[in-house]
Amino acid sequence: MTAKKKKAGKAGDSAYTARQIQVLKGLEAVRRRPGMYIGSTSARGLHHLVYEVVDNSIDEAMAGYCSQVEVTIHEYDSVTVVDDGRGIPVDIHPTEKVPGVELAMTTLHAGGKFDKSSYKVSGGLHGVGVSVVNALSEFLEVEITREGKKYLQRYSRGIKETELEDLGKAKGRGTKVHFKPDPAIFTELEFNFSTLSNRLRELAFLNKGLRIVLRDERPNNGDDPVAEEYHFEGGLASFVEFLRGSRQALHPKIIYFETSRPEAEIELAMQYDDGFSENTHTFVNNINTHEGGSHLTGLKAALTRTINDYGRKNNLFKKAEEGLSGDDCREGLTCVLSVKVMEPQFEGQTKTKLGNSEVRGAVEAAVNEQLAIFLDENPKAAKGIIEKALSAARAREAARKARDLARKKSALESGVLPGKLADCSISDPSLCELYIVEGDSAGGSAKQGRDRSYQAILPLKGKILNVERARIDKILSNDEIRAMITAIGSGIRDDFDLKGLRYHKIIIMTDADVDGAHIRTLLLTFFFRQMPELIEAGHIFIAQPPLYRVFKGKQEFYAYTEAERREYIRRLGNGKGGEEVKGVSVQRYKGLGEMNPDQLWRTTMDPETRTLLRVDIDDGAMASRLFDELMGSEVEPRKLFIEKNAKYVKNLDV
Ligand code: 0RA
Repeated sequence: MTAKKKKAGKAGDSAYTARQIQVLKGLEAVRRRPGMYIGSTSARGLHHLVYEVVDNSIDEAMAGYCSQVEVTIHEYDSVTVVDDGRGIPVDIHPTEKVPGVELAMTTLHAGGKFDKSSYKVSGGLHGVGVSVVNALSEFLEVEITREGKKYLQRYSRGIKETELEDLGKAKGRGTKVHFKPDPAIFTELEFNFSTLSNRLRELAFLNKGLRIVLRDERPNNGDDPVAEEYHFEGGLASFVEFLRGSRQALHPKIIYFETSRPEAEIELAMQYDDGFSENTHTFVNNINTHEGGSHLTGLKAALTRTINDYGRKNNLFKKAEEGLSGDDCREGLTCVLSVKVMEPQFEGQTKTKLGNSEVRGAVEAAVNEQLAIFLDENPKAAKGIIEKALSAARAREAARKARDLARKKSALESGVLPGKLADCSISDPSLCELYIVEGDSAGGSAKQGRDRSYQAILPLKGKILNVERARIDKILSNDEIRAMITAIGSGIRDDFDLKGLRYHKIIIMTDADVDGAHIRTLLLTFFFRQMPELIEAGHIFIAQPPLYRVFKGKQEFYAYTEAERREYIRRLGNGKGGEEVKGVSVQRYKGLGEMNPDQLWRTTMDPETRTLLRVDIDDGAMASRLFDELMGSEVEPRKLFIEKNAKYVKNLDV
């Protein structure tokens, strides 16, 4: 009996230490390879920490227990997330012998709900659990209010500093997590207000009725603390209204429905406008499915089918018109689809493509049914939508004819490369680079300076067409655009095929002045609207030519920023600074054309020494709205944006 008792006691002790060892091992693995858990240790990973904590509060909201989430960025870039949910359990776990909250903070993949009744967010980089945030934080404090009491526990780099402490009586309920990302882990420590604001606003749109507050307490030149509140009773309908921006709606009422099927909960909002682009965004369990998947396939099929059915049934097509393509049905459409799925399968390069095949049919059936009802009940809107799609079809037909006509000379499909392209000699696309260069004179320098074995040069004349304000037939009749499409080789829109891509690096090289910035924006608009896959796959780059040459005799430095210019003047002036230092000359490059071919090679094109910025789409919905604001027909939003962001323009990320 005693022996037995002793044995049991021993087993208990070793289970306890075994758990401790496991905790240390688990969190140590997170600290050793943080990228595996949060994607990166740069700005993106840093912001993921906040999303990870917020996701837990959102889960609580989705389960119906939480109505408000507050996120505060403090001075020195620590963050607090507070919610009014049920609070993380604090009672001792029956087998692990520690409070539930401690389990959540130290055990991988045990951050969220312990039961399986809610829609678990388990895709992409989300859902790794709050223990990962704990492991990667210099400190983390969790405060829980539950059942009339307040509790507190502190951690440092994932290791507990204090046992869970009972702070005594308290009203209300909820969870507060205050953490500071570990400078030993992250290369970037400063939170970006607008990055957080965009995601939190999106979450508020996606979770109808939930109130999310974002506060910034960091000192900002004496300005007041910044706070924003996101709360949308309209849910996705509010999202669509927001995304439509300044474009004119074709029908006043937003098409909206939510429905629950065994395969998925489905919520959809859509509206047509007078623009020519398509803005469809899809989400699964609040995660943006950039790469689409089965839910998007179902949506597209239903849209095309229901609109064609309605047109045919109501005799809105002429005899000659054989029907509308999917592209026709989505021209000028702003649409957000959000599905909640029990066990999502995420696939694709960035794990943002929904794989669950059963969701396709569920979405397709729901959209077929609900869109048909809307069209029947709103004949005026239906007529406008059909007319819009018919005019898209006519433009598509005109574009096809224009292409056919031009085929002999410089057709897109003929494989004949544009005359002004100075191609490279290697044919392996993974080694090849295409420089798209502003102006013939810079093009000339680039041609002479390049390594012709793998660098191709395409000079563009002046400003290219603003594709945001033009329809496909006009876009394709533009010589500069046709030259780019042919040179790049991947086709556009529905014909896009990455296999045809002739260069894995497409580098935009424009002057470092206002005109250069404008041309760069026009080019980015073109890529974003016509070949977004190229940006997503990381093939689009921006060259960084120097702003100045600082020289003294044979010694010279190239400065890419004002700070570098000052530094080089000081270096060549033997420590003397200032604007004018005797013997030190500064040449300012107003355009690429002012550099000789050799200088252009050394400063901007030589892979050994150049800096390239890779363009990426952080948030497709916001990027699309931004392009609309900046490139659309309304002047006022553009002015507002410039006023608001003038000091940040250099960092403008799309
Ligand atoms: C597990 C179980 C319950 C709530 C939570 C976790 C929870 C976790 C977080 C993280 C941030 N905020 C949170 N709010 C709740 C349910 C507990 C119960 O049944 O009362």
